[in-house]
Amino acid sequence: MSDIELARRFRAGDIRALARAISLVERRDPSVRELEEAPKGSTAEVVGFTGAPGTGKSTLVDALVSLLRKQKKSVAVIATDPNSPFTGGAILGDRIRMQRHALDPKVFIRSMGARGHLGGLSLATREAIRLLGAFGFDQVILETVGVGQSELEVAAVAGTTVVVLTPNLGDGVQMIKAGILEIADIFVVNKADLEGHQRVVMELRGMLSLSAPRAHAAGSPKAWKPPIIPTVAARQEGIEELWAAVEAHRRYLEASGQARELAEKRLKDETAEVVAELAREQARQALGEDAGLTARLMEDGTPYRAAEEIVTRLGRGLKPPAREH
Ligand SMILES: Nc1nc2c(ncn2[C@@H]2O[C@H](COP(=O)(O)OP(=O)(O)O)[C@@H](O)[C@H]2O)c(=O)[nH]1
Ligand SMILES: [Mg+2]
Repeated sequence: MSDIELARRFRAGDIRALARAISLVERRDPSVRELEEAPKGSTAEVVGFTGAPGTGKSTLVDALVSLLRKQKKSVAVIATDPNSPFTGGAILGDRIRMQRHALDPKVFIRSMGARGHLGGLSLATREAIRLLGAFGFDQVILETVGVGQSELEVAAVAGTTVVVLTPNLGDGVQMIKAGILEIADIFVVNKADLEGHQRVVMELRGMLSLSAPRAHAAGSPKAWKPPIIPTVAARQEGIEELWAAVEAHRRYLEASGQARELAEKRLKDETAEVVAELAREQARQALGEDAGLTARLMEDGTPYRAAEEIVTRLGRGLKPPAREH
């Protein structure tokens, strides 16, 4: 499919063109970037789910998709797995679970991997979100599959971050890494049908009361206190309460002026990442082609002078990536 044909089909609402465009984004192919320029007012709202494997994120997301479809909202789900190079479809278990949405054209489910790009997953995810908004999806739900850095990536991309916990946490809430508390806008204690869920809620409350209140913008009525929502995702219980909390958080962001601040910060961060990516590409190219540069580099035994020279060359003008021509 040529770029022009792809763009035509994308704008005509062909879901296969959307899937193809997201595959190109995963490869960091810049050819779909103009498709990301959404008409005004068509950016998708993003909620991210993170938490340890097995806490019920996919089950929650599936239940939420059903709720949103009842409200006639179109919804895209992106499962990101920073550890996996495999892309182009949902993870098997999730695909089976989500099958009841498979024939619904207003639901789009997709997993994304990073293909070994440094910072590539969050960049690719942001691009995919813009494509989904431009395509016309109202809501985007992100689910992280991996553990580790991925929590932070979700928080960097989603307007509202939901952290999912369960009663069978081993050592209880103490197990939670400190960083998790800071990124949570909403806590879900899923599997509330299991023994010990009240204890998790109480421990969580205790921890939250000890942590400093979230900084808030000047003029905002009060700081956001992350609510704790018990759910039984497997029986679709608590899902409406969860969605009400997401909407309340969005209203809070708007009213406090943080929605704009966050959007600004995100675009700035992303711009810096894109610059770094471009520069890295150019540096590799220069180092690969320029024998003189390599000789000096080996002579110095340190990278700094060569790096400075490459930066100076960049200042004379970035060569656009070869693919664009
Ligand atoms: N008892 C109980 N089990 C649940 C609940 N929600 C999900 N599960 C089960 O927990 C397991 C992991 O769920 P999954 O959604 O795949 O978790 P993920 O790895 O966080 O996406 C599955 O066997 C689910 O059926 C719940 O509310 N109660
Ligand atoms: Mg899952």
